[in-house]
Amino acid sequence: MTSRTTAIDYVEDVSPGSGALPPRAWYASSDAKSLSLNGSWRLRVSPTIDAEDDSFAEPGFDAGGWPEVTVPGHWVLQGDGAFGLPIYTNHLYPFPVDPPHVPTENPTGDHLRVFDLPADWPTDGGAVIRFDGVESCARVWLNGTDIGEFKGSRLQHEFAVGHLLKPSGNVLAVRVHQWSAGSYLEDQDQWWLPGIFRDVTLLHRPAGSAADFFVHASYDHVTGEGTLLVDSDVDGRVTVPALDIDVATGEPVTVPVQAWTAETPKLYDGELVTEGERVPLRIGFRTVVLEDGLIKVNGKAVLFKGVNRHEWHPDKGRALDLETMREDVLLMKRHNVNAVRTSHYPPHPAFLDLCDEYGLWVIDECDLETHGFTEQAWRDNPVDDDRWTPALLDRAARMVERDKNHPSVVIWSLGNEAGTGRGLTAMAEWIHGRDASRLVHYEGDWNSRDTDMYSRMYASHAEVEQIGQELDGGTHKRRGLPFILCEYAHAMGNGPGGLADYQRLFETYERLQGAFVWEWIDHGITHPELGYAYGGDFGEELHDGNFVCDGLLFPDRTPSPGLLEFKKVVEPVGIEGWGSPQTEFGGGFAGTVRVTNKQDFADLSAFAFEWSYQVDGETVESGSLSVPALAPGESGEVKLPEPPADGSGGETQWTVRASLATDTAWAPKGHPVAWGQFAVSARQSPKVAATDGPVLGERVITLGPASFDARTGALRTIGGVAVNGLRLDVWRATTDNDEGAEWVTGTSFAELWRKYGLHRMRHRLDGVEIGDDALTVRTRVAPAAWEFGLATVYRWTSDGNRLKLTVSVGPEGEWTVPLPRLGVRFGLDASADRVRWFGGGPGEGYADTKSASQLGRWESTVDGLQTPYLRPQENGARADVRWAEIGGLRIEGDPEFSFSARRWTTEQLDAASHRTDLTPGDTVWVNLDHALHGIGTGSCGPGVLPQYALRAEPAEFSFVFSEIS
Ligand code: IPT
Repeated sequence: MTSRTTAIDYVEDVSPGSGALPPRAWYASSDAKSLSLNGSWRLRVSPTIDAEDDSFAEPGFDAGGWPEVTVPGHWVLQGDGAFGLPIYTNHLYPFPVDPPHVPTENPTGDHLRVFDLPADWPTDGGAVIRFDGVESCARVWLNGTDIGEFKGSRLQHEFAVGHLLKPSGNVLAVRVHQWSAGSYLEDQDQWWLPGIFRDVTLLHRPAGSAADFFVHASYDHVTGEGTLLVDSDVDGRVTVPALDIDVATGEPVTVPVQAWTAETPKLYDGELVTEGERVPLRIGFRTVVLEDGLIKVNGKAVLFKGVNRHEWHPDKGRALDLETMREDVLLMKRHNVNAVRTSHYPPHPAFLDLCDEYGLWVIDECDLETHGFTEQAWRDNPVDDDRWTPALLDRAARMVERDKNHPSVVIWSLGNEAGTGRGLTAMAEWIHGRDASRLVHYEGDWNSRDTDMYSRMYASHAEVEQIGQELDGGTHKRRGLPFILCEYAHAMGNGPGGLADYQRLFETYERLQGAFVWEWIDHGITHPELGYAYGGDFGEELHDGNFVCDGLLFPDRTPSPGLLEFKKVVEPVGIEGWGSPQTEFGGGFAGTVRVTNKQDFADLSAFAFEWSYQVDGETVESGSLSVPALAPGESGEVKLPEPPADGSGGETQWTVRASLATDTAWAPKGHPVAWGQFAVSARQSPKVAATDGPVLGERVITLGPASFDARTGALRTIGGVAVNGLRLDVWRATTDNDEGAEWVTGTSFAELWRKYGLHRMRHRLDGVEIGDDALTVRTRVAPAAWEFGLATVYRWTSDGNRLKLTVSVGPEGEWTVPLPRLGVRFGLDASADRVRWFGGGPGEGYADTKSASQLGRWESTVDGLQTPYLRPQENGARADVRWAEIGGLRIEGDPEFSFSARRWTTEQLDAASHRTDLTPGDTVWVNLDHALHGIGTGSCGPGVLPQYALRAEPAEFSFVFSEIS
């Protein structure tokens, strides 16, 4: 056996690499030439590192027979599997943990690209070749010369190549290894996707070009002045025409300015001119400090309403184009998001340009995670092993140097889930030393030894409240620090539940400076048979299933109900009814709304307000509402007009909306930003006088418009509408949050529910009683093997036209688990398609996810009611429904109910693993629920809060059915 050649030792070398230039700011020169090397490249994938020698890098090598792939791209997402397949694991390393060694089976992609220089490419000066992102380790040759190798997948690497270039026929060869020592530092919860997945660019570097520079632009909120200082490796001048600035680099200048904030992202166009080039600058003046135990920007404490963003595209993986990045930013702004944590690596630099431009606070996170070491109690963790420290410092420097000129970046994060260790301390010290103008974050050290804030993930509401009240103890240092939740509200499947309850805490306690939802987008991969693939769908031997689909957006960037809920919960304007039941003041609504500016910097002048008045959900009058331009944090009372005269005795309410008063960069005039609704007169519950009585015929009982099976008491028809299998229902297709091992109890409700047989309840008929004015059907609903159950009585009455069902449920025995749902279900003919309702909408809403549910009149098709969670599960229930119409029936509830309808059964929904498993049957199944168990975020974090749990308790609820003529 021969020993492995030293030529490949770099793959397992813990050092960051060799040959690359020192890191520097990422910028686009306005006059120095550049050449994009994106596009079609030749690719050869080998199963191991050294299956092929490196002769492919030699000029003259004939790669004509190799297939072509697109760069930027991941080879496993191209070629229909011919180049290998994606692998998803959460924190487990998909190879044996033996740092820094990696498997012999190490897919290696040899990439080749031949290029000519444009005719006008200057002959003077130098040139660099820049790689913006390559996973996970690359060795590069230009024209046969080995120019170096690097690791650090989502970091920029540049090589000086001027001396190697020729006018035509340049051969760029890049050997990319999927696994390397660097993989140990990149154990983020995402797909493992090798390839050159960000841009490759050749940059001309004229003599006297700017090289690297650091734009320091601070803001003094007391004087209203900004101070600009551009430190540049190469001397030059800095101009900002709008501010009449024309100074030398290295020379500070102080002038009155408008500050940059995420709400008011004022950027000044400037220019850095050195002898050799002109560099456009976009300057935002702002000052970030830790003061009085708070994160302050421009003198004010900020509240982060954030999301964690992985880069994702369902076809391209992490190879995002500019339009997709812009779409992310626009979607964030349109949904009241004001902050992004770039989990868990620096994003494509163009994304940060967009954050500067549109206004988002950014926590820029380093490409570092060693989560898999948790399986061995963090033994051998690279962040606590000096041999790895140079690699960690290299990563920190590559992030900070690349991104230091972005005003949007207010916090540097050392990485994610890497335990604790000296390497992290070294990173924090280096960052603090290099850039004192920003704060440092890291979650993994709860003592906040190296950081400027106390950060946690998924802490429960109760614990967060305790932290807000400063009752959490901790080290002396930590006690003086502000708190953020860098991850919370795990948006996996249906949910997250409990957002509004968190937001109340953040708005109550000063120390709590907000939170970042986990996460922005589902990482589903477009798949020909499955719709979207998740972990396991590519035959991985180790995987974490659909845990990679936990975003506020579906993979195609359609907002999920979770994003709409978030938008409502974090709205920039609070609109409450003064004296309405929604406020602490109690009592009836007194015609005055209290408007609160929940922004940190801007007044309310960007918003237009409108009132409308609804009777039974239909708007009868509306008009504009004049609201003073309240300062941030200020509240004011605004009187509504006299309510329109209405003698109908219907349910009445006000709706007040705030929308954009003018077009903005991120949404047009009229874009809704906030709303509130206030009940005026309450709803009258439906009344049905039991004037008709049941009549026993041949095998049939008739009552008013309905007929029943005489033996079983089962409902058969209401007028001309056939109704199939109406009975009590307690089961729901378990959600990802139901399936999660809830953090407090350590077990999942789904597991307990299945153990106790709530998915296989048996219905025993105890009696069918034909009374004078009612048909009563007595049953007991209970699972095999257990002694507990639900005594369930269906009482039917009618006034001749309408049919009323009253369901009484009495728990028997000892119930130790909540019920998934409590209501009735029945089947209608498949022709039932249109649904109209008066209640919460337009989207779904559950007990702890219905802040965004607006009371009104809505309509949809049955298909339109479904929310396409990637792993099918309970979805689509409309909350607080007064009445609904479907399939020729009108159903009124007493009290209000939850409504769902679907073309498959709950059991089919529960059994499906992908959307494509669901096929419409010949029945539309309708659920009318008295209540559903809350949603929570048990898939990763706390479960359902007690107030949203559905306990098995005596209950009575009614529905009134009538045929729509
Ligand atoms: C947390 C991770 O930081 C994040 O990357 C993701 O994996 C998330 O969990 C779950 O989706 S870590 C966990 C131990 C809370």
